[in-house]
Amino acid sequence: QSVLRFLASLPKAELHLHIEGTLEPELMFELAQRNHALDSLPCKTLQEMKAAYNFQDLQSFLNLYYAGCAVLRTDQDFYDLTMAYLRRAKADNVVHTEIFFDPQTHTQRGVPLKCVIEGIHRAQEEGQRTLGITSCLILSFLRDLGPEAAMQTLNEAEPFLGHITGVGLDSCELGFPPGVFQEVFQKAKTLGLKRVAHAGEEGPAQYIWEALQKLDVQRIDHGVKCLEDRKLIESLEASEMPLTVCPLSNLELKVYSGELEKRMSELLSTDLCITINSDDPAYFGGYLNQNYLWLIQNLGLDSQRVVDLHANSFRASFLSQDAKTQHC
Ligand code: ES4
Ligand code: ZN
Repeated sequence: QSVLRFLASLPKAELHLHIEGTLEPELMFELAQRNHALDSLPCKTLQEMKAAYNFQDLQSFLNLYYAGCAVLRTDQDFYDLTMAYLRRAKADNVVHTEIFFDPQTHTQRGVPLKCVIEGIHRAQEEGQRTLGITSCLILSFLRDLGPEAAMQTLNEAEPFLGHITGVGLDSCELGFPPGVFQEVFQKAKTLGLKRVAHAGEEGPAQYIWEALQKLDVQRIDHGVKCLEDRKLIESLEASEMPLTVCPLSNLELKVYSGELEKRMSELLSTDLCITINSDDPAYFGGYLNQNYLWLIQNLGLDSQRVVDLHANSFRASFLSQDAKTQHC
């Protein structure tokens, strides 16, 4: 109880959060009814859906996550989804959040990019006004769809770049090394966009090297497989490259299966700039404070360490230097 009160008392930033991964089953079924889209879901009832949240690996999760997205059709749906997340974030005392969205998941189904971005953006403005939460939006490419599709998506997004802070790279990792996205990330850079990439979640340490060397990223998402490569850890430490780590995600997707606690302890014993995040909280069973709580309860993190980790999140954010100093 006192731990939860302590966590609630800390104003936090979240840097690794997929908006589609905040779709709670209740809202999923509400939107399915509203859009007459119940047939598009893999499960007929909310209970069945919840029972299916039992994953073996990243791919088994992604299958369900993409299936759930089928109910998102209008800009109002994206607004409702994002507002629901921001209200939930407020309950965890999140004051700044950097939100991923997967445009290709929606444009592939015929939802216009404009609906997706404008619906989310309207909620971001409302969230700032009524909840006091600042946020930015990161357009994430689906790596399994390849570099040409990513380039096409970036081109389509050009009219909306005023609403977008950066680009990311997510979805199925093994077999899809970051290097092939060099050209689209280079273009994003020339457009003035920040760059981040999922690397070393299920994929090897080599993928983290590639993201650093070929995509010129400002953060590595997950990156927990850096533990396989001592030289990589030293390089990440020296460059103060932030890792956006998501404990409950790694737990639910069986990354490092039985030895997650040990591996997380190793990670936290380095000088790496680690940040704590919730990834897809509606699927992994906990929002941001629950991710901190898991570390406290399973690794015995003390409160000073928690304060340090939360400061890292602001330091690694895309906030202005002024805003960072106000928060740390
Ligand atoms: C994701 Cl946990 C994770 N990994 C890769 N891609 C993703 N998209 C949404 N969640
Ligand atoms: Zn992620």
